Amino acid sequence: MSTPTNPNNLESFWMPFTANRQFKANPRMFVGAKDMHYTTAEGRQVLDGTAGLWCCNAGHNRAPVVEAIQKQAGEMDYAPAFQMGHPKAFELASRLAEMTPEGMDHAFFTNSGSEAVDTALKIALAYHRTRGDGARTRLIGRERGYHGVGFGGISVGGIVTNRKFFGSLLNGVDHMPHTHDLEKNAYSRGQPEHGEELADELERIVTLHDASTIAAVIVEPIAGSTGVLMPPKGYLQRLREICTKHGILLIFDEVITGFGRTGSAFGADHYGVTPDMMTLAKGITSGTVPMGAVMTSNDIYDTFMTGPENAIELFHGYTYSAHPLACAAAIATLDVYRDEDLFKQCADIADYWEDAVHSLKGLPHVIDLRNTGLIAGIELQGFDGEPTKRAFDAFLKCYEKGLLVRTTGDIIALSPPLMISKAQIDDMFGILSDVIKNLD
Ligand code: PXG
Repeated sequence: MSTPTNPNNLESFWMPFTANRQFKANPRMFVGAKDMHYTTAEGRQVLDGTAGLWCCNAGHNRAPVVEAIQKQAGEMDYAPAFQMGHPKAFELASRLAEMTPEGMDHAFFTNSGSEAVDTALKIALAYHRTRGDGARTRLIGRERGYHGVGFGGISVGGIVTNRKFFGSLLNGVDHMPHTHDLEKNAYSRGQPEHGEELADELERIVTLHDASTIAAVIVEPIAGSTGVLMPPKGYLQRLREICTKHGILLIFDEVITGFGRTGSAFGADHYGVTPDMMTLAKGITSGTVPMGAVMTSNDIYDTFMTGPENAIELFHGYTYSAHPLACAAAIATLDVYRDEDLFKQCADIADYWEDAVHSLKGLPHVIDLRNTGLIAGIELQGFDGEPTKRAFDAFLKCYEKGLLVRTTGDIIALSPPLMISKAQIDDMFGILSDVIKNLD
């Protein structure tokens, strides 16, 4: 192997979900992170308005998490996950079972949200088949849903650019309509008033296909990647009722709503609706080591535990399921959440955050503001014929002024680490307001 002659060459890395040529012409590099800030290659501090990509909920480089990872790396790098175990995997699963809603006491580990989604969909199919109900093969997602980038996830997902390049996807998938309604719900604080009846579209789909062919419904309690869409009041409850009535499993994709983001441990707690499975990732390790998980109901787990005791119950898993470094990082992260009461801290500061978000009302181009917990969506009117450009300009200008935001379409999404202070919220919205006022 030869040493790269030019380590600064940006060509080789094919960057994900990025305009590669645009980026490489004008790169933005982070080289350090601590608590609420990143350090850029030029030595500037940038306030993290997005917890990385919705993942660093505990803040960056927190000492107990760093130490736990270092210690684990020195103790045991890897242990096989098939037919072998290590104690931290069991400890973490028990901790998650304690945190998640009652009756969801089993964790299947993956390495990402995408893998968690594909795993949950596979468990749903195998569950029905194991019960002798193998005709239940249809999977129902939602328009504008984001469930990662595996074939399962993009099939049930509802973002056209993530789907249209990739062939025919899974068959037997249907979609409910999304819940975004600017006309009726613009500037909602928390849950919008209108749209509960959109859950009845699931009844229409059941009527079309018959319940006996439908395995599961998957939704994000709050649709994040698609631009921060809050569930209308009553909507998730209604979905739960319809699923229960027809024997359809309800999966909440809690990859971004999990671990305190809403001010509750999970979206399920926040909205008082318990699904049959939850997909988790991101905040599970506060972004420090890749990890995902599927939490399942006891009914689902018990259904699989009925065959001969020497038979493998589920033919599924990853080399790195419950990787020791990820388990160590996750346990230490859960300790930080508990010891610092970070979910409550999020709940306590949520009103202040809400007022700050809605203070942008009336600024040029702003057509909607929405919020829950430490989440916000700022929807801008896009340029005619050039969607995404105005929000991307805002992203670049914020970055220049020392604030990291995310954009999707013409929507700015905010999701800072849960340790954010009121003064930092003021700084954030000061910069945003300045930037938005000066957009073309
Ligand atoms: N489900 C949901 C709800 C997600 O938000 C995934 C699954 C996939 O997770 P992995 O770990 O495979 O990426 C996600 C990921 C953004 C953004 O800016 C959101 C995600 C990823 C990257 C960017 O909104 N969500």
